Amino acid sequence: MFRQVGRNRIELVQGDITRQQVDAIVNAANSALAGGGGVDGAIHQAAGPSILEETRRRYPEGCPTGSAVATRAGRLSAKYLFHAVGPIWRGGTSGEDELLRSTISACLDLAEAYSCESVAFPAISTGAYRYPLDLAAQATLETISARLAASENLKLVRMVLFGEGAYGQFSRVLESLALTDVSNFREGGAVGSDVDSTPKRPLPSE
Ligand code: AR6
Repeated sequence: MFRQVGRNRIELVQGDITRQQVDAIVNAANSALAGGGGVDGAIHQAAGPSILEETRRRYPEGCPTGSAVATRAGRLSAKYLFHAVGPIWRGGTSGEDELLRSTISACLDLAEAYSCESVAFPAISTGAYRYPLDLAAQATLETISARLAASENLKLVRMVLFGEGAYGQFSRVLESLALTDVSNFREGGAVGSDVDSTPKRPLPSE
């Protein structure tokens, strides 16, 4: 499914993020940028060893929670990888919501800085970091839709969800955002152009 935001689009797909053809792929990394399991492991395996070499050389201090850094994408068919460090879920009272929104924003800043038209995100923090899917979907999709509404370069953000549970949770939240944001949808042109192209019924003559 998708939601049109102004001239731009948020898409949800179920699948493997390493197979996406987009300008940048976001990795759910740890703050040491040391590689790991989950989507991080899959990305490093598919992209090849040049990624770890580059993170060690360019970011020896790692990357703090709530932010992201960029590298090339090795063997993946993207131009860049954005290594993003989401928060570990500790019950919701340790600033997790703010940190997750900050992580997503940092990736969108990088997309702008690197002139990307399309970016693919996994559901950051929802695996090993145990963030509840519904709350992660709310923070992630609200942050993305707010930024996409005003974005010039970035045309497409694709959320690549692993499994039906994640896809279902993100779909429910995306639908609810679309329902509460009718003006945004109108700006996309879909409603306006349909109305304009409808043939006008002549007024009944007296
Ligand atoms: N494509 C898309 N999504 C995936 C894929 C894939 N190939 N593989 C897993 N997911 P996680 P986190 C989903 O654990 O919670 C790592 O060890 C997965 O189902 O990858 O941010 C890092 O090194 C889940 O919904 O990332 C860190 O130490 C989502 O991706 C730590 O885990 C995120 O799960 C980061 O934990």
